Amino acid sequence: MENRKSFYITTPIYYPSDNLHIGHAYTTVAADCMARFKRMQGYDVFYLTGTDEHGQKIERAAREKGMEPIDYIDGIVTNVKKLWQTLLISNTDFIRTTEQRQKEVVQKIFTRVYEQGDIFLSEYEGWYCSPCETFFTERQLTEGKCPDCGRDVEMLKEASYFFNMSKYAPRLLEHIENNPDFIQPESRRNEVVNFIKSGLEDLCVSRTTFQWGIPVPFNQSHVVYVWFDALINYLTGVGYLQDDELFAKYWPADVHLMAKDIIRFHAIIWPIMLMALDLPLPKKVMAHGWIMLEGGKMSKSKGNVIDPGILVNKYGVDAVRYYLIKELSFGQDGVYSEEILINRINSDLANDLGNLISRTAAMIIKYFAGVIPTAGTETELDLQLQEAAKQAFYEATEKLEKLDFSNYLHATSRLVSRANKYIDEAAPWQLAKDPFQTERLGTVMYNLIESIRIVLILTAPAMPTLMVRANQQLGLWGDSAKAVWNDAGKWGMTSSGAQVTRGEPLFPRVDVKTLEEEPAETSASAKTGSNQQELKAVHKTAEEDSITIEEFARLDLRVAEVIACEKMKKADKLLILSLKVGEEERTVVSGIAQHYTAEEMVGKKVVLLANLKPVKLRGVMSHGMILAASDDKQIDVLMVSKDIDSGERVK
Ligand code: ME8
Repeated sequence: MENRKSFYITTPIYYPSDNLHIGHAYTTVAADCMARFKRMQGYDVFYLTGTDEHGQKIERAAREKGMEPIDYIDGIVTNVKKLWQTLLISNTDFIRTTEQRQKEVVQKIFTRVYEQGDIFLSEYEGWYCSPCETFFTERQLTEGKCPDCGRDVEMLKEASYFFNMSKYAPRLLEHIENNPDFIQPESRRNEVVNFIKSGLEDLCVSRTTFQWGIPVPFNQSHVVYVWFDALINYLTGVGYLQDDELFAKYWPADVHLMAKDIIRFHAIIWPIMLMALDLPLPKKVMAHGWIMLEGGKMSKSKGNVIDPGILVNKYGVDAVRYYLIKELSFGQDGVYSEEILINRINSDLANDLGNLISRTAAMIIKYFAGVIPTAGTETELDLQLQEAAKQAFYEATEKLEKLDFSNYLHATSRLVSRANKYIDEAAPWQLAKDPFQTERLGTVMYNLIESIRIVLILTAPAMPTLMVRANQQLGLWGDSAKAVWNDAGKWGMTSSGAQVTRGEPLFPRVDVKTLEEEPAETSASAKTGSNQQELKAVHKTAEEDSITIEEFARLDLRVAEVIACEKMKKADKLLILSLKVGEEERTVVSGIAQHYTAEEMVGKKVVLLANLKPVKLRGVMSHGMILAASDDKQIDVLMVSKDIDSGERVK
């Protein structure tokens, strides 16, 4: 245990000026996914998060409520910690900048940097944005307003301590150049480099205009600038100047994760502070994009802030975490909508992953009395599935190492799709009809179980409760806390003979229509996925999925007459049909060419799904879809045999 490799990851410490929202949850969940991944790889992980509690903004928020800052913050911090529990955040420590340990370290650092001459007393005059706690020069303002938040700024003059940043700028530029991975993604690195090259000014690191901060130890009328204080949390959290052993083990940090809004603080001011302290720099500073709402940014004043606790309450913790991790592409902004969240749950989790597991369990119960069979001789198809599993392992690992969270889950989704396709291709229901195929049927079941085992390991950093829930049904491997990442790279680890049971659906489907109808819920009693299904009548299982007659009526099914038909060039399977639907004519592309000739289709009356969204197939727009029954050998297009006019409804 002692000489395990260490991994230290941090989130920003958030302002407890108000309760946190889904943007903060994104960073914290993503960092948690990384921490869990590294633990599964065998690293000794330190995951630090916390709250940034000093400064004028917090002081004002408290005073507006008629409270002392610390009383106000204590309430919010309790909620923050509760939220992280709800989201199953596995942080090692939670640091508050109002703690004594932080005060001591900040004061010692301030004194040291002052004594070595990098901090000096001078007078500051400049444009000050109090919500952002930041001074700006004239040229930094945007149309006379704060360049960060767009609000009014005021001219302030005060005696202040300054930090000589320009002295370290050449060293920082050199470091960035020699360590291309230091700032990620590349667009942010370029932004930072340009900013440094445009010339760094001395940074004002103390304030006299308010008291809510850590006093400058040798001049008590000043408090330390909130960012100078806040950044130091990353050192205090792992014992700097207080626990040498802990500090030696974890510093330098492997990753500071944040959104792009605060990249300059982390990629310029922070490294320069560390250089002044003669400490090694963090290995990576990674800035992800913003979660936006369809109407723009989230903000309390617009009243459009999304509470992640409520979402967990409605949809379960695994689903919410999965959605967050998958939704933001590397470094890009993304748009949150509850509808997209529901669609992800229904398509990726209920239809694809949930069904893969429940179908496999159901088949093992049906064909092998619930006992996992042994694998026999492997076919080409089996090897393809194994290859897909190997690929998913490599890609998921590679993407996570790069903090490319979204593509990590795309890699696992591809394996799920491949396994579902394997079921269709291996056609176990056909094998089951033939007593000589029992061994083959067993092999197919075993391969499915193996694929599921691998999927469960690969998705465990994102969805911490899934493995336990699924394993209760599959009678397999323990829980995600003990899962070993590299076991996902090995094929054949499942022992045959375990008993499979049919359990509750892992991801109940959610009806999008209920979005408008549902009353808001409080986040106080968040549910985990395992008891989700008790929650709402609107949650339905994939298997018992039933729809109302009104929902069925949304399908506009019509009798359509084929008036012309031709084969699509360079496509074996496609016919282009010209259909008469009442007075209307339309073109539909259909994949029936291997079962019907163009000539034999002409004059037939078929059933058309008329209100399907048009799609382009091989360059031809298809306006609808004709219905057909099929198995893996044949296709039988549904025809209307009586003389019913085209355009009539099918219901
Ligand atoms: O900046 N999309 O705290 P903060 C994505 N106290 N991420 C978001 C987001 C959104 N819409 N909104 C917030 C501070 N975040 C300082 C940090 S660190 C030494 C001091 C996340 O409460 C994202 O990680 O304003 C962003 O960088 C951070 O919250 C800002 O949190």
